[in-house]
Formats: sequence, structure tokens, C-alpha cells
Amino acid sequence: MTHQSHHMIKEIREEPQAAAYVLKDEHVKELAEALSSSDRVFFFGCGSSYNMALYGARVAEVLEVGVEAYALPSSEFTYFLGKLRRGDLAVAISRSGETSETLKAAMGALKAGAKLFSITNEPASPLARASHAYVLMGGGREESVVMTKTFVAGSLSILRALKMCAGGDVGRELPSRLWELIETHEPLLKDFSREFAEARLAVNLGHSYTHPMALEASIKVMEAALIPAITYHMMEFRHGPKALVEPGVYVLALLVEDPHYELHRDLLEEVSSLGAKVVLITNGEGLGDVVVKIGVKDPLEAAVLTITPVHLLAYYSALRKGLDPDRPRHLSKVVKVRGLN
Ligand code: F1P
Repeated sequence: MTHQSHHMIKEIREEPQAAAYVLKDEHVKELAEALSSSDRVFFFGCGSSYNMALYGARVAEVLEVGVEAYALPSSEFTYFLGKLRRGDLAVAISRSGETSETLKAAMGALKAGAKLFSITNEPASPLARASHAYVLMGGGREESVVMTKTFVAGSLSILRALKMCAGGDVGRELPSRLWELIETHEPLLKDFSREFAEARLAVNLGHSYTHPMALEASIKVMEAALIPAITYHMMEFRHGPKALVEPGVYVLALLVEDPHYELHRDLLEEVSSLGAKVVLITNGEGLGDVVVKIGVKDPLEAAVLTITPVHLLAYYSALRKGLDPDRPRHLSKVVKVRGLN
């Protein structure tokens, strides 16, 4: 396959279209209603879908929408099923709608009397069929094993539903901001991938609602570009893992403006003085070896957009290493675990 015909880059460039789909998706209102009428919500999924779950639970807390929100990997959620109460809302997240652990947890939640809502890209999947209602991740099929546009669409659907619960909505200009972000930074990130591809270690840092995006950044660089990666909360990084910093370490900082912004920038200066290269992805100001500016003020929206530059960096780094970014080794689009179904 040539560069241009890789599904992954095509799908990254379709992220603005996926965001536009979310903005007009009527089903998101159903998710908002389900959230508003529940006391507790459990978001769950595997891999990238679990990272969307983490983002959702954090946003629910930040927006104080009156629902107790939790996020668990699907396999861990099964340990919790005995504690579910009638009236609880289970939100299963799965692009394929077929992942064994997620299906198992979803069926268990139904059996326990919870309402089941799913966020998926496959309306005919067993998960969608078992659910009381579902939201599609939008933007059409995703062929690459590596989730990109579905991750953005799924995260934005959750954000939009939660904002609706709080009486608001996401900004109408989001798709065009995303388009500008890709247009402006793709050449820079393509160029930078030349050295990033050789990274000994990627340290992905986030805070609050960007931490799930930093976890997702680690999945992306590991699966697409085979770069070892770890994820930390910004301020936690000094508490041990800082010992790993040396030349050859690349810190990807996913930062949105909040009251701790200065403290976070101080940490980046510190790791830089210890020899790490810093990629700063932010809607604020700051310094780094590479700085990617996100043109969205709203911190919860900007948080979702911090993952797009990582998608581009992971894609081009995979190409530099001669890897097929659409089919990472040992991985498949759907994980089926024998003995679970
Ligand atoms: C979950 C998942 C994906 C990952 C890979 C393997 O799938 O972990 O996040 O990209 O394709 O499966 P799903 O439940 O969202 O279909």
C-alpha cells in the first residue's frame, strides 16, 4: 500500500467529518436523557474504548451533572456486576460491538437490571442489538485496526451528551477547528516523526480529563509505531518515573489551560533540562521542541482534540519504521476470547 492509500491517514483526515456527524446526531440526546435520569452510570470498554470510558466519567464529574460516574475496563466491570442496582445506567463502548469482554459485561449488566446504552460503530452488532439504545460513533466505517476517527467521534458524543445534561452543547465550530489543526500541523508532525520514530521511550502526560487522552496516546504510539510508552498524570511524574528521563526520551504533554497550567509547564521545563525532548500539545501558550496549538478554548473540547496530533505522529512514525500502520503486529480489529462468550 502507498502512503496515501493507508486507511489510517485517510481516517485521521476524516475526523472533522466524524465530529460534524456527532453535532447533528439526534441519538446523542437519548444518551443525555438516559444520563439525566440515572443516579449512577458505569462506562466500560476495552483498549481505546476504555479510554473513552475514562474520559466520560471524568467529564461527568467536572460538569457536575448529578450522576455518579465510574469507568472500568469491561473485564473488571464484571467483578462489579453484583453491586449494580435497578436504575443504574451501563454505557458499553465498543467500535465493533463484538469484543468478548464488553459483550459479557453488557449482558451481565442487563441481567442485573441496569439500563444498557451502547456507543458503537456497528448497528447490526450483538452489542447494539442487546442494548436499549445506542449512539453510532459516526463518520462511517473504520478499516484500520488502529482507532482514530471513531475514538474522536465516540469521545465527542459522550461530551456532547454530558454537556446537554448540564444545559449546554459543544461548539458548532469544532469540526472546522479540527480540520485546521490537521491542515496546519500535519507537515510539522510528519517531519518530526523522523526523530520520534527512534524514541527509546515515549512518556505521555495528561491531567484530569486529558489523562485518558494521554493513555490513548500511549496505545497509539505502541500499536502503530512500536514505540515503548508509559502514561502518567502530570504531577505524578516526579514521583518515581522521572528517573527514566535521559536523551532519547520523548515527553508528549497533553495540556489544556486550567488553574494548574503554570505548574505543568514547570514540569516540562524540568524534564527538558534533564535531556528529554518535549512535544507540547495545548490550547494555551508554552515552549517545547515541538508545539502544537489547539484553537479551541473550551477545555473539555480541547482535551479531545489533543489526541489528533498524536494520531498523525504515530502514523508517520510507523511509516518511518517501515511498519503497516493499519495492521499492527499481533493485533486484530476484534478481540474474541475463547471461553468468554
Ligand atoms: C477494542 C480494541 C480496540 C483496538 C483493537 C482491539 O475494540 O481494544 O480499542 O483498537 O482494535 O480492540 P472495540 O471493543 O472497541 O471494538
